[in-house]
Amino acid sequence: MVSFAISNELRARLERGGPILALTGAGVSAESGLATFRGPGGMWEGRDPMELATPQAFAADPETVWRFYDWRRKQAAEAAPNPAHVAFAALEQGRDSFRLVTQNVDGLHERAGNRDVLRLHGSLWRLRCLGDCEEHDNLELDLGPLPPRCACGALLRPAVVWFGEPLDPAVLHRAEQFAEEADLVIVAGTSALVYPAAALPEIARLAGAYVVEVNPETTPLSERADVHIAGSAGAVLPRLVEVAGIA
Ligand code: BJW
Repeated sequence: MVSFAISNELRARLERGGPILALTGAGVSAESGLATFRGPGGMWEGRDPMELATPQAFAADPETVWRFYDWRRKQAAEAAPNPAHVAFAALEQGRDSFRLVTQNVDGLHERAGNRDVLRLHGSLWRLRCLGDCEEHDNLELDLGPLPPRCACGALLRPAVVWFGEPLDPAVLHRAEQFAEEADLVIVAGTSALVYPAAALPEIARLAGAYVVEVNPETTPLSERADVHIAGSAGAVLPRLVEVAGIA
């Protein structure tokens, strides 16, 4: 049982029904057993992300990159949403003006029940053809020999956003709009290092939002947020939902 104080301002903003924006990162899925990217025990410990998460890495060695993503798909399929995911789903169901923006590609927010998830960095469960075919959903756990190919013969890649690639402009624009409209921003489980996602809390703060960070560790955001709650998302989020008056 984690104990943390809820400031009067945070309580007031949770209770008053204004627009809430949640920005989530890999730490929110940590309690589902999925490794985060950075730090001790992270997926990138001892690995160079530039050899796995760039279009150049894929062009040079699609099989190695696909082995990484194939493993990630299998891990994600075996994982189940945790109390933090369930809490975000309850916020969406209990509030008209709740918006969820995630950097996660694992699909656990959707599996917890969130219907309107803005995915900044794409999805492990969508594939994109390097030819001209449409991007499509794919939930299969056996993709056959790696790297998989489209029916047209071209290589398929995971529809995720790698370093140096632009985010979908429409998705980013919506996220920035949510940030400007938000009364309260809950930033959970992200190292707040990767842009443009990391700029969203600052956009919101400058537009008048109250920013609360939920992370057992400090990040570059911690000093600028109004409150840093040093706890795990799975322990803190259910309590915030309770304070918001959502059963
Ligand atoms: C818990 C917990 C628990 C643990 N509870 N918490 C401005 C300044 C500097 C650089 C840039 C800039 N603008 C752009 C850049 C370059 C670059 C960038 O940001 N680099 C920085 C790293 C320096 N950005 C880009 O390249 C982006 N593209 C772009 O800007 O394009 C511009 C362009 C325009 C026009 C034409 C061309 C280009 C794209 C970024 C894409 C990021 N992609 C990845 C991989 C996705 C696919 C995959 O999943 O493999 O996204 S990288 C990786 O990092 C992944 C994540 O979504 C992202 C963020 O990581 P996250 O979620 O924060 O995880 P961690 O591991 O870092 O942190 C976990 C946290 O959880 C920790 O803090 C823990 O303490 C905490 N925690 N347990 C709560 N129980």
